[in-house]
Amino acid sequence: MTRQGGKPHSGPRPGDFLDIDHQLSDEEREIRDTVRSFVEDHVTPYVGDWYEEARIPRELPAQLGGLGVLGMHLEGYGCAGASATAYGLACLELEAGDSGVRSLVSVQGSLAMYAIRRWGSQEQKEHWLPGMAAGETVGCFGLTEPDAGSDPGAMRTRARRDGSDWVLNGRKMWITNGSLADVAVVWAVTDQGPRGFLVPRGTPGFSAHEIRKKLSLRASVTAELVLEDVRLPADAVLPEATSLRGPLSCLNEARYGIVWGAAGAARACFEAALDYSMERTAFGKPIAGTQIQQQKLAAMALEVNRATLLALHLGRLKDEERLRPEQISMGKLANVNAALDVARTARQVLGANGISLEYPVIRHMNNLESVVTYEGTADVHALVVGGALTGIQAFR
Ligand code: TGC
Ligand code: FAD
Repeated sequence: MTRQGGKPHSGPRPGDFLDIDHQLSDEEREIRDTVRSFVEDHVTPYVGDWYEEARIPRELPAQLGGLGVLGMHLEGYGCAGASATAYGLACLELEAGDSGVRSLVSVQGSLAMYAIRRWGSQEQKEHWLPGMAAGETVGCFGLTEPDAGSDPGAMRTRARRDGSDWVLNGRKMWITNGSLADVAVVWAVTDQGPRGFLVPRGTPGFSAHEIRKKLSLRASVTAELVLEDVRLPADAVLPEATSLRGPLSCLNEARYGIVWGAAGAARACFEAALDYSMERTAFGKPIAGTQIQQQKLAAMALEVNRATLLALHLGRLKDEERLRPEQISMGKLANVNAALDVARTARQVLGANGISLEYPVIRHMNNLESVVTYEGTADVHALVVGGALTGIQAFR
């Protein structure tokens, strides 16, 4: 590739300096390339506008279903049954486009679909999963409440029995896909502990209200769910989940995807900064030719490559069914922090253009402020790792 003001690149590719590509199978590369092309064609050219307008196109879920990434790591019911590593590579490419697009896919596949696949009845799986895999039916996952985020055990949403029915009351906050969703997986306290319920859109007493004024994850729908005497039949409960292990097992899946996704956001920021630094001249030469910018470029390349290697390592462990929740916590903590560092550095390399949506960097940087918060804050993941290292639980 020839760059204005610089020499042609030879040797390692900047975004894959360590040749991590070599560690992938042909099938994994093919899936990665297919998702990358989709993002280049259907996301990158438009996502700045979606972000500015705070929306995602209504046809995006069906397009992602057509691509085959919704619940792609699940088996059966219209899902592709791909490896964890292949799913991770898809998350990386989607988040190189925008964290909001990866979020849509995470919430649909790793949270809502996984909850039904792992904890649902045969009838629930057959009823919901094929349409969700196709993106014809959108799901959301309601765990967080206004007064219970990091500590979901403090949730107040209640489900009580009334004859064979269930009656739900409560509120869920910050729910991705919430006002788009055809079905909400809602977690509520019962006399037997926390349980999951499938709440179809339009159920009397159930409403979703989009949260406005977000300055992060703007190309993503976030909503508050309100449940006022929502009456559900007996078969709306996920029969197999009877404790917090139910929702937390779903979070493992989604956090794993974020380990990869964050590496994608970091790569996009690094590549934008590298391109910009080669083209932008100051004091008569490309800024890429100054020592201080090269130091930043080297630091960013290092973080992108290290994050990708870590994601691949965790992916291989997951494919061998050896990945533990505390290892996922370490991966999410490390990679989202790395991506934030890369995004903030890249933003500075772009000077004033670094604050414009004409370039992807500030969008990723702002998105990553959500990514570091949702699916367990950096503090929560540090405490999970600390607890595993010491055997001393520091949350309470
Ligand atoms: P604790 O007493 O430790 O455990 C309660 C039960 O859960 C089990 N468990 C797990 N099971 C599976 N995977 C895990 N990672 C698990 N961690 C714990 C545990 O064995 C026990 O099971 P049982 O059957 O014996 O009852 O729970 P705790 O209340 O002390 O909480 C632990 C803590 C703080 C780690 C947990 O509450 C936590 O992870 N908090 C963070 C909450 C969070 O991440 N929320 C995310 C909401 S969803 C979202 O943000 C979507 S964003 C959109 C997108 O992904 O793009
Ligand atoms: P809090 O739990 O109130 O934390 C506030 C601060 O206190 C944080 O810095 C935290 O790290 C710190 N803290 C908490 N506990 C401790 C402790 N024991 N020790 C030390 N420090 C502590 N949730 C869903 O259920 N579904 C979704 O689809 C979803 N999508 C989201 C989308 C977006 C854009 C965002 C921003 C959030 C989303 N969430 C979703 C919610 C998200 O999971 C929560 O915001 C997150 O878990 C943190 O909860 P909180 O905001 O209530 O913060």
